[in-house]
Amino acid sequence: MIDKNLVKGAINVLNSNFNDQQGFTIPCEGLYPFQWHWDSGFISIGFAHYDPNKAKREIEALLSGQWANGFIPHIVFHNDSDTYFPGPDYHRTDLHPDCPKNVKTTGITQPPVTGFVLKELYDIVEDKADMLTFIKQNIDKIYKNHEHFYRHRDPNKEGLVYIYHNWESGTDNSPIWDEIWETMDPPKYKYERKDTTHVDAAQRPTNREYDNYIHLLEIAKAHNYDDAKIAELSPFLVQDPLFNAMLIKSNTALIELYELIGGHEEKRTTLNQWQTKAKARFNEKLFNKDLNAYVHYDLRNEKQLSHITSSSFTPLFAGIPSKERATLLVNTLMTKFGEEESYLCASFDPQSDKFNPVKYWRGPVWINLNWLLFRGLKSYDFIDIAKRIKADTLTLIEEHGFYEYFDSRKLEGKNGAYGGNNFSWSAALTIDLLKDKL
Ligand code: 2M8
Repeated sequence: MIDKNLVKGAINVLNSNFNDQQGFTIPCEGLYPFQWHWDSGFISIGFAHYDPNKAKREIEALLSGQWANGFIPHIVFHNDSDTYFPGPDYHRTDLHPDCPKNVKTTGITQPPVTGFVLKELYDIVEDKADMLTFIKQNIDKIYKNHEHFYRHRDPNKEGLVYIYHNWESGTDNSPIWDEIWETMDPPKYKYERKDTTHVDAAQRPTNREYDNYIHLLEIAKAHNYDDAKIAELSPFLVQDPLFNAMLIKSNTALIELYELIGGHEEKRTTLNQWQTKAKARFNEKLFNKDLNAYVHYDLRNEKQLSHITSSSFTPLFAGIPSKERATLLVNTLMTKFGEEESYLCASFDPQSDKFNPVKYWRGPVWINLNWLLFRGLKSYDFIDIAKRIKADTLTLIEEHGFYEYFDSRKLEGKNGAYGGNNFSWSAALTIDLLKDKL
């Protein structure tokens, strides 16, 4: 049974966060006043269920920020706003010859979800012919984006791409990065943070962490966002399992969509080559046999970062593990994160000293990660656990509203929802989860 009130509430959130003039949706008012890359992907999945035109506009607006070399940035600044730092004037992407001329953007990216989102849109809408026309107009842009990744962010040519900033991971202040921060000692930069004027500082990264974030951007700016220089110099160079799983899933979607469209043999062959190499190397390099989980790899310091996070389970969504390995992985998920007194799925290992249940990506539950895990579990036939993660997600939303993140502990009272309220991807993916028959 679909909960009509919840769907109505979600639609209200999405519609009020949608900027009709410029055709994009903010993640939430005040805290995030621009267009974010992977937010937009999830948001357009929500729109596809009730207003496919908005879903298409959302993707078009994101792609209007694509660079001539194929790069798709993490924020597109269609508008001005002084409620967020670092805003449109900070990034200076005009230092790179390929940046777009009509709109400002950042020079970092985010998990590449757009490929698989196009396939989701096609699967959801009734008018397939219309959506396929839209996909035909845009699919080559996504292909070019993937080509850019494999050309410029895979220095060992091993099929795994790196991120050079924690904001590229989407899991901004995860404890995964703590070891990397210890290798850095940035200056104390002067800037005015805005996030802590919207949200309790206890739920956000520290000022010293922000210095690290700014320092990484300063290095990229000092070298005009030159990929080779960044690969040579950035103290943060990580192969992230979540990021690479999104790329692999998007490759699969591009193969399926090019098959639907017909032709494009050369691109399909290349995509299949990328996939074979990427999946093999992912399983070799990013699986930690002691932890029975996928982990991040620190390419700068040549070592695994041995922490279990919700990102560790996202390879299920991209069909990366064998069934046997998936069983080990799901066992890790349930023994570490799945206790009765917890909601699935904490963003960081609840049994670690570094787990913090209220602080952003250091512990709380996030709806987009839950959605990825739900889909992954379902595709490997872990039906009961998939049902549990869906039920946990909907309980959190029903009890608290469309917040940004939630406490994974089952607390008395309603004090377990944090960050921004009326958060777009929480609303969008609630609609999608409710429509799923499982
Ligand atoms: C958060 O990240 C931004 C920087 O990109 C921030 O903290 O200012 C993350 O949760 C990220 O995953 C998300 O895309 C973004 C907007 O919702 O907010």
